[in-house]
Amino acid sequence: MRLYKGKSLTQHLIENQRANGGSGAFSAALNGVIMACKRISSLVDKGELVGVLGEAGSSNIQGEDQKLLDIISNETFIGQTEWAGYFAGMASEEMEDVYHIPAEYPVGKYLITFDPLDGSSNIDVNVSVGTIFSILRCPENIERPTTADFLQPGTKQICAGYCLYGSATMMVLTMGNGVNGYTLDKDIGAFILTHPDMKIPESTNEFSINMSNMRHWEKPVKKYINECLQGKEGARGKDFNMRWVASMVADVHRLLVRGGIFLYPYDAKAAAKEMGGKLRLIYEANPISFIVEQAGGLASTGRERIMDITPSELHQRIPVVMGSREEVQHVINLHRA
Ligand code: P6P
Repeated sequence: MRLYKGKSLTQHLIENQRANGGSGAFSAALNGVIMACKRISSLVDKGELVGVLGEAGSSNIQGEDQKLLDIISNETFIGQTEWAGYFAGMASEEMEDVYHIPAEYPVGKYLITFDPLDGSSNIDVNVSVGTIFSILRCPENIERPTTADFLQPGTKQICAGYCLYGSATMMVLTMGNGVNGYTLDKDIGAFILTHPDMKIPESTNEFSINMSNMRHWEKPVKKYINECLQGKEGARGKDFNMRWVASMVADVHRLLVRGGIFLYPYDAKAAAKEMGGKLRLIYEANPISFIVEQAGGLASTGRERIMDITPSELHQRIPVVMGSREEVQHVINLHRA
């Protein structure tokens, strides 16, 4: 009798690799990422039991106060991936510059970008947080990649994923041939395939936005949200629901499972700081956009496809409107009107 129907992530990766004629190097490269996420999951689960909550007393390149777990997660991600010989360099929300592989380790052919603990302002209040990562090819014959080597459009990604540390820990991955979700079985320490071939419902009545910024939005976004608030008596002829976790990974996972639209639009606050938005392009918007598109959704700034944008700097910020295809297209149309 087969006790366990679930296929492990490792088995699924190897089978995928074999089906696509791969060498297996990529599955091995992902192994470090998987171990990093397991370790972060364990720390998030334990929280103050192991003294990882609270402020670190420092701030990152973004000028944001760092949580202790931001720094620990960043160091965990590096420590689990730098030694294996698959990466030539890394870029993180928590580090100003590119991280180079130490001399004692071999240099590989991939670049990895990551937000080690997205939504960390939620960690002290026990709300879901996540890790986001994206894998690119390093330009040929480059052993010490520079920032310029990371400034690739999202269409160049070969893999993207997130790990959601929620009521269950889930890894969601795409390698350009669909999206699969895996749940961490903590009894055996393995991610098990539980959500094969995830698809975002094309339509939705659920929007996700930080309403406190309403006065700062541009007209198309104000018009869209007002339509939602007017419900069935308004232009859309149906009632809407709203959710805002303030952890992108949690808000996006919800729309991946049941549909929805997630917006962190361009606003006057960002303009005042000469920023393109709040969310970062290379290690937040691009990997999540890859997943959303592979699951049949759309990912736009409101004016252009996010994955078509060539980054101008490592920590570039970008407006984000993504999720159920019909709803995102409606917001894009409002920007064109
Ligand atoms: P606000 C978390 O800091 C984050 O980068 C995303 O995960 C999240 O969607 C957004 O910022 C929350 O922003 O302004 O609502 O705190």
